[in-house]
Amino acid sequence: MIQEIQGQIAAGKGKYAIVVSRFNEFITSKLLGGALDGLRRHGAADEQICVVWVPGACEITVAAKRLAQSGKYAAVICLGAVIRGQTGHYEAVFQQVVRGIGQINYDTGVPTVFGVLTCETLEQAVERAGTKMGNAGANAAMTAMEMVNVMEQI
Ligand code: INI
Repeated sequence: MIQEIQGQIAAGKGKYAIVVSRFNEFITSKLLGGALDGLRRHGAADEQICVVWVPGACEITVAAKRLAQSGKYAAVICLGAVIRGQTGHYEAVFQQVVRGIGQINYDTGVPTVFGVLTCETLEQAVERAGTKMGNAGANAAMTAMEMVNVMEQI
C-alpha cells in the first residue's frame, strides 16, 4: 500500500516566527496583516506568533536564520516587497533574498517560507497585498502551516 503524506492547514501547537521588512512598509504591513489573519483563522493563538521587523529585504535572511536555528519555531515566514520601479539594484536585492531563504531551509531543516513580493511596479505589489491577486502574506502563512504539518508526519 502506498503511504501518502499530506499536510493539513492548521496551526497546531508550534510557534511561528514572521520576519517582515520595513522597506515598502505600505505593502509589507498588508502582507503581515494577511499572514496574521491566516494563522489566527487556522487556530494560532497570539502567544504562538513572534513578529520581527527588519529594515529591508536584504536583512530578512540573517534574522530568519537566527530564528530558524533557535529551535523555538516550527516555521519562519519571511515577508517583504522588492519593487523594481524604485531601484537600480533590484536584481541584487532580489537574488540575495531568494538564495538566502532557500539556504536557510537546507541548513536548518525548518520550513522558512518565501513571502517576499518581487514586482516590476508598485501596482503589481498592491495587487498581491490584499487586492486583486489575493494576499501573498496569507499564502505564505498557509504554506508555513502545511509544511509544519508535513514535516511532523515525515
Ligand atoms: N529593500 C526592500 O525590501 N525592497 C526594495 O525594493 C529595496 N530596494 O528597492 O532597494 C530594498 N532595499 C534595501 C535593502 O533591502 C537593504 O535594507 C539596504 O540595502 C541596507 O542593507
